[in-house]
Amino acid sequence: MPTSNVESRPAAVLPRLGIDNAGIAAIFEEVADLLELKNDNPFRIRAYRNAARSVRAFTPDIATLIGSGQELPKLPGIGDDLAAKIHEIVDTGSSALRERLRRQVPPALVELLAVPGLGPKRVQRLYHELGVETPQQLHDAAKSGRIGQLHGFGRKLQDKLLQAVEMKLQTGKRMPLALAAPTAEKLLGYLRQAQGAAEVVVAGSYRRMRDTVGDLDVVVAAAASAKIMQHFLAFPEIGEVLASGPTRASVLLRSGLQVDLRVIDKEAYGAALVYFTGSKAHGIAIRRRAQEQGLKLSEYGVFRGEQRIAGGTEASVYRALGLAEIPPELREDCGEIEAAEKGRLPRLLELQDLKGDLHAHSKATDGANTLEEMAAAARDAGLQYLAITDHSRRLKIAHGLDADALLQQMERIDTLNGQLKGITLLKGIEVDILENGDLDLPDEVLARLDLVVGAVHSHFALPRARQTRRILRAMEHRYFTILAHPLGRLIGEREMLDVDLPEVIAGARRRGCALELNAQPQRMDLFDIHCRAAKEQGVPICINSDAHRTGDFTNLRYGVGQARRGWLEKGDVLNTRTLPQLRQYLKQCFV
Ligand code: DGT
Ligand code: CA
Ligand code: CA
Repeated sequence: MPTSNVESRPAAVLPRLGIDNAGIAAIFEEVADLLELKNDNPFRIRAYRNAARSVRAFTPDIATLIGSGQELPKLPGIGDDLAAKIHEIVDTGSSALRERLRRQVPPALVELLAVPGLGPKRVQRLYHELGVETPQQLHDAAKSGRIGQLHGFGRKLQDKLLQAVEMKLQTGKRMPLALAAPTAEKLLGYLRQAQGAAEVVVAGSYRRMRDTVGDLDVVVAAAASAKIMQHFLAFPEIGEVLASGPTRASVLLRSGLQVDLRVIDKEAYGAALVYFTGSKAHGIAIRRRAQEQGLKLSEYGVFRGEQRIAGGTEASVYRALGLAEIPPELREDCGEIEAAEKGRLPRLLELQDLKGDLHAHSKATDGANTLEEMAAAARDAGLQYLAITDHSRRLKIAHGLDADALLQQMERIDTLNGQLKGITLLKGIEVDILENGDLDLPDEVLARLDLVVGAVHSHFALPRARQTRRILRAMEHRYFTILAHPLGRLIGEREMLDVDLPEVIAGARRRGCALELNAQPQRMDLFDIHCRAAKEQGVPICINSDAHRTGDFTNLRYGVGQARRGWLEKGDVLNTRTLPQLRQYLKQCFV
């Protein structure tokens, strides 16, 4: 039985409040995975999966509630048995059931379940017949051709598995930004309690709002470092200390995320922040610039000879180099230094600029909440309008709507709009783009909607020319408003479509439709560079949550981060418009 560092620690050291909702959910997920590997009762498996979802979506911290002696509130899908399990996990940091299952099934196999194309039966066979237990072993077995020879597997599946596992091995170590955020926030809150910590910031790719982060780089400004280091090393979620010294440490959290910490003097805080925010390329470029000006830039400040001329704040560092302060999201050595020199930095979009969201689901298809609940949550998130865009009929796994069901939903939205205060629902659909570029619902129905969001959910592997033609054809449809998640990638799971994106952008420009920046953590699609290309062509970007539950509107902030990385300003983004302005735009989309 494998023991992580945490479990081998004496129980007394385990902090009572050490597990957050995500941690509890992860244990339930693992139990479900292990049960699945054992071919256990599907209802039991589903119960654990639902429980995981329910716990994850619950906002107050369950361990804190329990720790303060409060009753666990009734959560959907969680009966007495699962509630008792939650108590057990909070009390012990683990679950006896999980430990028992881990002894029965090699837990490494769970990772194989996450490889697209592998279900529990195939995973079991690969394990028993080829001894394959890890993604690396799966990779090697596929590469050597052994999987193709297994009865019922074949060459085609082998190739597919090889591609999928290569992707997993490559990207598995990076975490989507939004999934790292709760940990980062918690760590920030924790470090701010340290005695003498004047400033605490997560720098690195996290601060630059990259779509994924390799690790978290924390910078703390403090007069003395010893107390800070001591406090940091007692962070309850640390699984393993990789290295530690007087002013720096690297640790691995139980979630697998690495954290690098640096403690620095207040006078050098700005310079250190510039250094550790990166990117590496940006750092190299501004250091070269400093040299050209007879200065030296380091993580300790800007120096002329021995004399430090700047370093306390980031603004002072950039000023000393003759530059306006560059927002972290732009620091990629992609023209930002020249723009900062000439006073031509963009006035980047802010989260508050978003007035609405044009892509969201309800219980009618694969969402978790009712129209009313989604509307209230969008309003609470500060939005003035929300388009309901459930799936269309072809997407059977999501219970896509046919024409009748959609017409009924439209009526319900009309009625609801008469009752709702502070938010307006728009009538939309996320319609499947079929293989030939047709849309999955008849024109008469689409014509009655406020907007049509088109999306590719099938035939991901079409060759480039056909895929491009398919999407262009869909966009040219007379009822088409927004191309959803244009590249179709799922971080760590599915590669992006092979499509000629400049052609798609040009097509959107001709057609006068918008492209989506889908802010789901695993999608973040379009990418930053594409947003910038669209902006240059005058094609509006729409930042959508693609919310499937009320909590998902918080993801909009990461979409805004990615849009900022793409140099977008308020005017470049469709859903910064007021509702009357938006309605005008929508009207002229239908031709
Ligand atoms: P990540 O963690 O892969 O998502 O990307 P970053 O950008 O957070 O990179 P990381 O964690 O390796 O380093 C954080 C920052 O520290 C990086 O953005 C710039 C700075 N840095 C690290 N190593 C070097 C280096 O070798 N040269 C320079 N100029 N800067 C570095
Ligand atoms: Ca990093
Ligand atoms: Ca790092």
